[in-house]
Amino acid sequence: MTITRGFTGRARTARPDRRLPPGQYDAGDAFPVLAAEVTPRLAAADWTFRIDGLVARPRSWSHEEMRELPRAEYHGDIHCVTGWSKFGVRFAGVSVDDLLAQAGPAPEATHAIAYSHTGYTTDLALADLTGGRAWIAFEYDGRPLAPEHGGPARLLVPHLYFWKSAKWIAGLHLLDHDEPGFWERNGYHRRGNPWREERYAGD
Ligand SMILES: Nc1nc2c(c(=O)[nH]1)N[C@H]1C(S)=C(S)[C@@H](COP(=O)(O)O)O[C@H]1N2
Ligand SMILES: [Mo]
Repeated sequence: MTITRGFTGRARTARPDRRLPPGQYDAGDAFPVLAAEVTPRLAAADWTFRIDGLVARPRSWSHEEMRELPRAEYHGDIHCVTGWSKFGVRFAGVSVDDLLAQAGPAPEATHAIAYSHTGYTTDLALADLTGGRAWIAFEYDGRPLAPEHGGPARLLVPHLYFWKSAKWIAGLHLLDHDEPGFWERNGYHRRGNPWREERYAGD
């Protein structure tokens, strides 16, 4: 009897998917939910987003005000530090560039603490929040973002591990230095570039 190798499914590993960063696997249709907190009950009408700290014009936006800004979309991949990646996801919202432009970052601002309505925090370099690479997303796959995935709105910074994409985002506080957020204080890497496998401090 002959056993055909094709049945093992190993053919996939012969030609690795170039969309997959090192050490990651394809989650397929699954969209795992990960959160340190209980999903908050946060109505769109009660949600606000604020930019303050080292800015010329600290300000807040309501959900309605955000909806009036130019729509910006992301179609691409996301990568969680626990190992799953998801290809070709579609988020829509507004560009962080547009919001920052209204607040006017001070010349000395280099980093931001992103904080959630639940108290979750994560730190990012301003360079990673600008250049069309970061969004405040309130739609997923053409529908309002589900509460468990961060709805009414989450930060989306898909070129970094997904823990940087703070769910139930409340604001960005701009600083002239880097201050560790929740996971960063607990041993995770400051930047979290999946292509360099920056999972933990020291990677
Ligand atoms: N507020 C908040 N945002 C968060 C987290 C969290 O615990 N709390 N977890 C992060 C992590 S580790 C991941 S992988 C993603 C998970 O997003 P998802 O539940 O939509 O898949 O959210 C990120 N944003
Ligand atoms: Mo994660």
